Order: sequence, then structure tokens, then C-alpha cells
Amino acid sequence: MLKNRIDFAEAKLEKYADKVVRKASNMRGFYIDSEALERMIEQEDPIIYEVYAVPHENEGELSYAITVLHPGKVGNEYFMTKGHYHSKRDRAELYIALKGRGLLLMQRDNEVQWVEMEKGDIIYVPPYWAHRSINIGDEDFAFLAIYPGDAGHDYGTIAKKGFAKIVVEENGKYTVLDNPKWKE
Ligand code: PAN
Ligand code: ZN
Repeated sequence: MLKNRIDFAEAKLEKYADKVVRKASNMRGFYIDSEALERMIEQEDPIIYEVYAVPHENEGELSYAITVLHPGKVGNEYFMTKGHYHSKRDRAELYIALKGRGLLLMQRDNEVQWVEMEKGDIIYVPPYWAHRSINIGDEDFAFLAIYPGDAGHDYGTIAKKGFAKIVVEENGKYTVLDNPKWKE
């Protein structure tokens, strides 16, 4: 597909080849308050985020995807993506924010950085950094990601160790705290 189109009002791609839906029940183990997550799953098992992707898996190609991360919290921790390293660690990525307010949390070894994102912001995720996005607003947070076709997604490392920081609401604002479950 040589040409595609973004509907900026909806933050949707006109065409995509893959759609991934992550519900609360797909996020077991990722939030600090696992009891709050189980209650949420029992009640309505809401969708946390959706990814609409146009992948091209060969070296030298580019893939791209729009992620729509819904607003909400598990306990006081904001809705977020699973987060990953690229399987090929030396592959970078560009994030371009389209809608809402988000945070991009990045981690390399024991070093952590976070950046706020709102419509129009371009964030460069350098090679070797794990990345997770978080919706810190009260509407959908959406962004376009562009990454090397052969980057791959390593979810296992983050699923096992988590990130060193968590993002929670305190007095109506986001705050970044040490993750009590972080395993160095
Ligand atoms: C993004 C992410 C997307 C969903 O396209 O894959 O936001 O997050 P998880 O993959 O962590 O569930 C990206 O970073 N691609 O490389
Ligand atoms: Zn990525």
C-alpha cells in the first residue's frame, strides 16, 4: 500500500492490515493493584487500547501503527500499554502524538526517562530503550508510531521485570513513582 490516510479527528488509519485489541484481561501482571484489575475484568473487561498496524517485516522496510489508548485507571495507575523492547535492540522508533494527553516512559538498563506527549509532538525513541505509553488525560490518547520493519517486539522482558517507575494519579494529577514490584 503506497498511500494511506489519517483521519485526524478520529485518530484512525483509513487502511490497516492488523488490529490488536488489549482488554483488561490481557493485562494481568502489568498493574500494581491486581485486585482492582480482577474486579474490572469481572465487571466489564474494558478495552484498554487498540493498535491499527501496517507492518512490513523485512530489513530495510518501515512499519507504522496508530495506537488508541483509552482513558481510565486500574486502582490509581493510569491505563497504559504493555511496553516492550524491540527484539532487535538496536532498532529506533518515532512516536507522533495525534490526540489527547500521554506520557512515554522509556527505560534502558536501570535508567528511566519520561516525556509528555500531546497533539503534534514528535518523540524519538532511541535504539536499546524499552518504551510504554500511558494515558494521563480524560479522553483517548492516540499516536502514530513508525519503526523498522524488522524491529520485532520483545514483551517477555517487561512482563517479567516491569518498568522501574509507575505512573499514578495523585490529587487529580499524574505523578511518577518507584515501582514497588520492580525487579532489577
Ligand atoms: C507501538 C506499540 C503500541 C502498543 O506501535 O506496539 O503502542 O504497545 P505494546 O506493543 O507495548 O503493547 C510500538 O512501539 N511499536 O514498536
Ligand atoms: Zn516499539
